[in-house]
Amino acid sequence: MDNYIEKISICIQKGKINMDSPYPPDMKGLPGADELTGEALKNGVKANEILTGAMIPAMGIVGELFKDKKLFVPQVLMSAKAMNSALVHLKPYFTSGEIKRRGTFIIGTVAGDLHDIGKNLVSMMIEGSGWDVIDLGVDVKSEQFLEAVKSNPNAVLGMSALLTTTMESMEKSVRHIRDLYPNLRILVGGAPLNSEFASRIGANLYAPNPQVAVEYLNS
Ligand code: B1M
Repeated sequence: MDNYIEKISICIQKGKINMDSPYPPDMKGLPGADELTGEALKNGVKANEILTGAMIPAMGIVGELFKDKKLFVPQVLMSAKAMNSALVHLKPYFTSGEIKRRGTFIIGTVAGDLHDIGKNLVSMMIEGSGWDVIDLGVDVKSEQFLEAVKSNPNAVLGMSALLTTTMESMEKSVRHIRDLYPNLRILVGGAPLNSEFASRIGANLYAPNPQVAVEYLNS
């Protein structure tokens, strides 16, 4: 079991997506995050263990190496692709259709920001806890959030930002939408944010992780 966790972690750190992927050259012909995650699940490894034991720590290591300039954007992108290929296998485990729908949740990564792994994870967990999710993708402008809210006035809105620079566009979007929809529930998340920032810009909650977002929605 540990073997799968370690192998999946290595694939994400090295950006090995699947068997066909020629990158990285020293892993050519070997299974990638895609196949190993599928196999691990078939062999009884729990989805949550793969997520918290392999995938999230592996991206943390990638982030540290990136910060120290030991990895560069194309390599980080390959790691992100490997992570997303593994996430596809986990989705059914977090989104069983048996749960009664509780409401609608709109989510997007704010304008200027292309990071979507955390947002996808939040979206998956929330869908899994019984919400219909409208995922607007990345680089979402205020107007796009607004359109989605107009069409779903009882929805809860969620925004993700991973860059200190895009915290500004989050602020702009939240303030704009808050002016028009004073009672709308808005939650925000992403590594550079905190609770003070969330309340200053008029969001109802800062969720440091998907679990906090799910608890808030279900409360
Ligand atoms: Co970027 N990047 N990146 N990057 N990247 C960071 C965020 C960075 C911290 C790396 C570093 O320097 N150590 C740094 C930001 C510094 C800062 O501003 N504070 C950074 C930078 C600088 C950049 C570029 C500017 C680099 C450049 O071009 N010079 C550039 C910007 C592009 C853009 O967006 N316009 C860039 C590009 C990229 C890639 C495209 C290569 C790739 C993204 C691919 C993709 O997402 N499809 C990438 C990646 C992968 C990262 C790191 C390595 C990993 C991010 C990630 O996916 N983490 C990241 C370093 C790091 O985080 N350690 C980094 C895993 C994910 C599960 O965690 O996203 O934090 P996270 O989500 C968490 C929580 O935050 C929370 O729940 C999730 C699960 O626990 N959460 C929410 C997130 N959203 C939420 C919403 C909620 C609730 C909770 O409710 C709505």
